Amino acid sequence: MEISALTRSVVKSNHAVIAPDGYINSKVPGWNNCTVNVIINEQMGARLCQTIITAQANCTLSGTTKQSQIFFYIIEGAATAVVNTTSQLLTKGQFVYVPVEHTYAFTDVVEGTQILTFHKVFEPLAGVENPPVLFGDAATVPAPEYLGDPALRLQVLLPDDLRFDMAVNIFTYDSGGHLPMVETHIMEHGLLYLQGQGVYMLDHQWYPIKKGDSIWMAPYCQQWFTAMGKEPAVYIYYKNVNRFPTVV
Ligand code: UGY
Ligand code: MN
Repeated sequence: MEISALTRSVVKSNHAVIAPDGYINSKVPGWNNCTVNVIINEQMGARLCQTIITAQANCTLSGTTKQSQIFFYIIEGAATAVVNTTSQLLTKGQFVYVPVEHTYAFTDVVEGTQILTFHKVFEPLAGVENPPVLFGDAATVPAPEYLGDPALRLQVLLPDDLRFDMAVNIFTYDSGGHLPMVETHIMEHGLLYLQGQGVYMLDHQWYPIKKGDSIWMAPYCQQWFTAMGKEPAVYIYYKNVNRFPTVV
């Protein structure tokens, strides 16, 4: 018998593990006929927002970005994304980046489609143009070895240049692969497991993690991961980049 008083989810001051068993739906204006789970946001001390949208019949999403840019990634299913005048069918693994002050719409969203979003307040950089709308496909993004370890591959989905103040990457670990060190860094992460399982160390606590789980790591939350099981572990994650790190 399952015991409903137990969960793997935890919410701490500098990290959180959110498993789907605790989801409670939110209603978001402009996002219709879907469930929306707000996984990470400023209420927990984060400086990003991460949501997961699950489409019901006749789902449509529309809005205009204001201070925040939005990255949409199709976890499962299909939808047509329209940004300004460009319209593109997006299927599993495909994505669209919507900069600030742009209008977007998703139509023909197949029932059951799941969409991951990362939102960040954009920090303009004097003398550098704002980033453009960008459609992409993870399947066509190169997956080089990470730090010379063939068990680890890192895909960088957004251009790595000063126009962008956020990165979205996909990290693949063969079973037994692990981060080469405990990372201790100022950048923040929001993360969703797309495949497999493993053990994450967050702030010196150990968590079993699997497909469908999300993690928030605040700046300086120490982090390490090893993959387990019979298939590679894959996660997609957000990171703030390319801006002056402090106001001091
Ligand atoms: O980019 C990163 O900081 C990445 N290596 N962190 C992580 O996977 N937890
Ligand atoms: Mn990191």
